[in-house]
Amino acid sequence: MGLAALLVPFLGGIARADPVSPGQAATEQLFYLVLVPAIGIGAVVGGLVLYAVLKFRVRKGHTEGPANPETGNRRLETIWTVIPAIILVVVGVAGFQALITTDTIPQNPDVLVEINAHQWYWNFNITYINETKGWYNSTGNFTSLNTTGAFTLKAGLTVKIILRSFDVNHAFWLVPFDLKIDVIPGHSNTYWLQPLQPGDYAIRCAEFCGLNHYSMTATLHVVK
Ligand SMILES: [Cu+2]
Repeated sequence: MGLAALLVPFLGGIARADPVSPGQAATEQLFYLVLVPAIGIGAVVGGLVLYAVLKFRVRKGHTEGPANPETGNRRLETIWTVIPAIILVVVGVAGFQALITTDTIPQNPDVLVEINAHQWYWNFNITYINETKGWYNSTGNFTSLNTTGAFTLKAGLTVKIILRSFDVNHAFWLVPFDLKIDVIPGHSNTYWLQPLQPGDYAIRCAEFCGLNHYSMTATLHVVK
């Protein structure tokens, strides 16, 4: 009871009311689907261990604990096999559902962002595949953008990202989106995202890549 009272405001406080992307929403939903039962199972197992330690401990004046003649209880064994099996199937199905959301790259994205990792900065090359959703400059021409250290997207657009490294291993971590993907020399990785809420979102390098790894940061600006 005490633990539950502590956890409810904590979990409520970190659960986001408005997801920042479909992938983040799916990831967070899966996280709590696993976390909440895991806390309950942890409490039950901890309680059973405590009970067994106390009940079967060696008493004063004895060299052994009390004998436990009960073995091979078919009913108990069935219960503790079937219940975990059901939990694994539920978590497995939910995990695949989350993966379908996070890992299905849209066939016709609005925007393509090439994310180029260098020691020690992020460069972004933005191409609007769906030109009607892009920006136009003062002369009415469609603008393609190349920026370093930050890039801007409109909320709601579907974005395909292609990640390349020009030197060593890096990892693109768009922190609030729960999105982290390796960026490896000689191999491009492809992923996607869809920003839903205007705001500024932190990007970090999540793979130690040399002396100035700590400074390899950038920002995603999402505008209406
Ligand atoms: Cu790096």
